[in-house]
Amino acid sequence: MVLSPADKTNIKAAWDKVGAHAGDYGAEALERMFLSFPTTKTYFPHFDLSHGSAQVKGHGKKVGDALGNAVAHMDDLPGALSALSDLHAYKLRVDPVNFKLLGHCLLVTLARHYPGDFSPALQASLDKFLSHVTWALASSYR
Ligand code: HEG
Repeated sequence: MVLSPADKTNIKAAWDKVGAHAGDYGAEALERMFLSFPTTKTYFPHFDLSHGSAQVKGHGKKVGDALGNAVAHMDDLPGALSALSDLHAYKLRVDPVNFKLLGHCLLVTLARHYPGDFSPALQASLDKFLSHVTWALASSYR
């Protein structure tokens, strides 16, 4: 499954719209993940996970910025995400099934904020992109 030129155009255009909201949407996706998939909370025992938490906002910004970096390096996601993959695999020890859950919540968040743009084709492109990100993040596990 490769990202086609049309996928890349769709993803770049969507991320341009996200712009300065990346941190807010990252935090919203995290809150959705913690509520819908509560086992994910076990990785954040040191965080205040309540609605509006400054720690979730701060972490949302890190996740949002990492995704922006991934969009900027779509042709080399394993390279762009290798340090993060090492961190999640060896230090944080996050089970990679969880990447898919956050990816799902990111999709829902974008669909909610851009209902007019969120065509089936855009969903498919973003879903593919997030699968590539997930795959790259999981690469240090094998
Ligand atoms: Mg991870 C830290 C990105 C999924 C649990 N995550 C981080 C950091 C980034 C990041 C950029 C900060 C790295 C640093 O400080 O150098 N995470 C990231 C992405 C994705 C992801 C892009 C998937 C799209 N993370 C993810 C999932 C979990 C998780 C699914 C667990 C359910 N991440 C996690 C934890 C930390 C990070 C526990 C450390 C938080 C802290 O203590 O500050």
